Amino acid sequence: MVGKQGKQWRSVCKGLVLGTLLTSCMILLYCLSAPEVQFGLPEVPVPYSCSHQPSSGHSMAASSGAYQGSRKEQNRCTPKVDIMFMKTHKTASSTILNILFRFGEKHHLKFAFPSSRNDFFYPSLFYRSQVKDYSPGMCFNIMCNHMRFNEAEVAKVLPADTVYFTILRDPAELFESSFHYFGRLVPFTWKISGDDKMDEFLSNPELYYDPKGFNSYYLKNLLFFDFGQDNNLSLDDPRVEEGIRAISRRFDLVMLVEHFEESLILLKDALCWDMEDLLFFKLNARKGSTVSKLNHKLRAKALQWNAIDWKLYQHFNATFWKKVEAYGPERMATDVAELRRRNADMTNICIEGGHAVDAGSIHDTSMQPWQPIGEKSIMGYNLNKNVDTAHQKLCRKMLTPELQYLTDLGVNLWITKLWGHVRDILHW
Ligand SMILES: *[C@@H]1O[C@H](CO)[C@@H](O)[C@H](O)[C@H]1NC(C)=O
Ligand SMILES: CC(=O)N[C@H]1CO[C@H](CO)[C@@H](O)[C@@H]1O
Repeated sequence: MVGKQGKQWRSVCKGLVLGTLLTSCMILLYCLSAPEVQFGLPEVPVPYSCSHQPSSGHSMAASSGAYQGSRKEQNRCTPKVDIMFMKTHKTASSTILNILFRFGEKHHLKFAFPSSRNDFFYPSLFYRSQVKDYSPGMCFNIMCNHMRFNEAEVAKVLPADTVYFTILRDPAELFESSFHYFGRLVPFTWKISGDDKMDEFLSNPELYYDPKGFNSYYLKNLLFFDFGQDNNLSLDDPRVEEGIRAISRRFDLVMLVEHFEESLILLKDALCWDMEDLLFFKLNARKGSTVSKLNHKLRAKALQWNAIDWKLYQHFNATFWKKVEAYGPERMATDVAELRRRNADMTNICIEGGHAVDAGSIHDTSMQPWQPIGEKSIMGYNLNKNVDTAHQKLCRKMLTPELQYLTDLGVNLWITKLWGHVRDILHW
């Protein structure tokens, strides 16, 4: 009896020691690979455009950011290929990456990717030395991986005719999602007691929150932080307004998760793309995420706690609907209906059973999405077994999760993968 317990104890201890060792190794590796910020890089100007066909007068006019509501000559413009997508956290942005990856492949565009991992050393600010195979003056078309935005440095990598766009999400929902996904990576949450840690946190955030705590930005104004701003300013600080103005000057389009299809139609208009370029399946969706987990009271608290993000969101909600108005609400409704219909067609063609399944039910490991620490809540898809040859390639691409797709595009993700193996060993 005692022997058996002793054995169990020993194996628990072994597990703990092994776990601690491996985790330390990972942290060490992560630090060693940390950004080598080279401030001495020479300033060589990037060409005005990096598109193969120089942009015509017409498309240059469109890139001034102005929306021509009833642009009849839609078919005459040339698709924009110089694109910056600021990938924010927990905002359906993996779905947009899949769209951009496919567009980039189709047009043989050059991506500015990070090296060794899938982000530009987030939460460090972006520096161009983090770009894989970067050398000053080089031409890149698309940049779209997670970063902490740094306008001046991004502008040194991408051509001047680049279209910038990004996506925001209701800050209460975003906070809930971020707490779920990243909460365990924020040490000050470990001391929160009770079954519902988020509820407890929101009832007294000042008690738990530490602006200097490791990873703390995941739990306060994460959107504002992603844009390179200070996420713990008080709401009446003039830097909040300034930050919002800077984002609004730089970004040609700010999309909203809650109106995803409408957002894509506006994107198509801004980039002169085809409807076909917008086809998508919702990637990286969490189980049961279609219903909000916030009641009225919690939502109010979450918005109050993330007051800067709420202000940011309301600002760009207003500009979003102005753009829809300029586009023409009826034309928008027609286009959204067409996009939905075509997506539904693709679902029938590509997806086994026509819907997402739990991680455990995905047969093909190349279709397994990356999971948050401690659980398997992210759903994925099984490719239909008898897809006709005409659709096979597209179906596979549309269903490929972000990390696998990045690997296919030539990014070596050794740090991210090693981390994944450690978690597999620890069943974490
Ligand atoms: C967004 O704007 C629309 C149109 O003006 C408005 O009806 C809606 O209440 C706004 N939503 C938020 C969250 O501000
Ligand atoms: C206003 C405020 O508290 N700002 C702080 C936010 O957090 C950073 C560090 O993460 C501090 O340097 C700021 O002073």
